[in-house]
Amino acid sequence: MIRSNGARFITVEGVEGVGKTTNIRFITQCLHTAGVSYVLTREPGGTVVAESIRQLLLAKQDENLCELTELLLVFAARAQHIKRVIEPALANGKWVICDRFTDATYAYQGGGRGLSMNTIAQLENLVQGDLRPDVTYILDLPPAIGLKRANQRGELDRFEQEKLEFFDKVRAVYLERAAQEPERCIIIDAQAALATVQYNIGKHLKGLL
Ligand code: T5A
Repeated sequence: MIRSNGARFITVEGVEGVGKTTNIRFITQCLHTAGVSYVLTREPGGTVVAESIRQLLLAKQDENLCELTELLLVFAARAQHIKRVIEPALANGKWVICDRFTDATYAYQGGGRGLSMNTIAQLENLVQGDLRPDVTYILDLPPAIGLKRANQRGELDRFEQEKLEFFDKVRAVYLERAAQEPERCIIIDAQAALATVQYNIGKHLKGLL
């Protein structure tokens, strides 16, 4: 969607350790250089309340989080994030760069946990109305490589402790979604050297400026 005030909603997705944080830093540097006013945010999180929900989602707990509870918490955080951060920023003409959004819900809760894609779509419509990202960069690599990178960073969160099979399903859903929406979803080979990854993101981003 091209907004009349020029604002764009860009999301970055991929399995654990794929390089989202690293490449989001690069995206914001490009925007800064181009003089674009932006808001950098993340999911789950992005507001005080939504960050509290993030802690609930990522922390390892004695009581297992039910799959449906996990899904509803993700969307509860998103509802707060959209109303408090994303919509106001877009309305003010700012670009929004978001580390993960609803594609992650399809990939993790739909693919990984096996919850119904239809249920996720219903919640998406309820919580987001017609808000959808304009562009989504899907950083893609074999999950084993991403997990190795994530492992090197220290203690693993609740999701990072899942088995490789879980992340294979997550990746498969990301790729399916990219195939369904090729205009919005740009697959970036994240196995390449960082300079190549950034060259490819930068080339696409320039087309948006
Ligand atoms: N979640 C989220 C859901 O289940 N449902 C949802 O709807 C949403 C929104 C959030 C968790 O929540 C789940 C998914 C997640 O499990 P998160 O913090 O967003 O967690 O996600 P993580 O994947 O855990 O983020 P990470 O910080 O682990 O990974 P990044 O940001 O992808 O990776 P990054 O940039 O820190 O890079 C990792 C390492 O690799 C190196 C970097 O220098 C760094 O050391 N690196 C490279 N090395 C070689 N070559 C390259 N090309 C490299 N790129 C980066």
